[in-house]
Amino acid sequence: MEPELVKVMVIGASGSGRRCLVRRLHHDDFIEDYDPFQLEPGRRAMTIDGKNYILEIEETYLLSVDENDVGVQRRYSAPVDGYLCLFSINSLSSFVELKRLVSLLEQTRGRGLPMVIVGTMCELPLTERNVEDQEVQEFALSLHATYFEVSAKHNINCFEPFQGIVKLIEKERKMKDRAEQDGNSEGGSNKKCVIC
Ligand SMILES: Nc1nc2c(ncn2[C@@H]2O[C@H](COP(=O)(O)OP(=O)(O)OP(=O)(O)O)[C@@H](O)[C@H]2O)c(=O)[nH]1
Ligand SMILES: [Mg+2]
Repeated sequence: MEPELVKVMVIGASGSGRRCLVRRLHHDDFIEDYDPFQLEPGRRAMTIDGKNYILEIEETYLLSVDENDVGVQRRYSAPVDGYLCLFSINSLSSFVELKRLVSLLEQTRGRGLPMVIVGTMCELPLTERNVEDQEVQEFALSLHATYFEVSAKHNINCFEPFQGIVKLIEKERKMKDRAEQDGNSEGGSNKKCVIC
């Protein structure tokens, strides 16, 4: 069977670890000082629960500087299937910024978008944690999102958020298909009644 295309956007404040996480997925390495002009491949094949997917991954800050900019608005409204929403566990400002980005995204695309929340740099010691776990859990719950902690540096849990978002998207697609089928069959029986 043909693999299914899934479009995922990795969002988060500057320095939240987007690039390193995506790089870990593609190359399984960690480069401290990478070339900022080197682009990561956009696509990656993945098999989840026996089904083949092609993940199209874009990582962006979503350029939140000017929300009225047409180019920025276009990015917010891009037809993406799901979002990986990053903050780094040692930066409260990255968490605050993530909340703002998600809120802007919801204003543009509506609520209920498939999202996974990702706390990066989780190998850092407890003393460097600056974001309350409970706050993150509450945020994730409010979005019906799963929460993962990852470390691209120590290669902890880096595959799981991607797997998680694909599973969420798959679930959403199945629900839509079922709703459409139900709609069609209801439509069919109504039609029958009209004819009768
Ligand atoms: N300790 C630690 N540092 C990390 C980890 N992941 C990324 N970093 C570092 O955090 C910094 C930002 O990581 P990037 O992946 O470049 O973050 P980004 O979100 O793409 O940032 P910008 O492109 O600058 O907006 C870099 O110095 C990385 O080396 C991690 O898992 N642990
Ligand atoms: Mg980057």
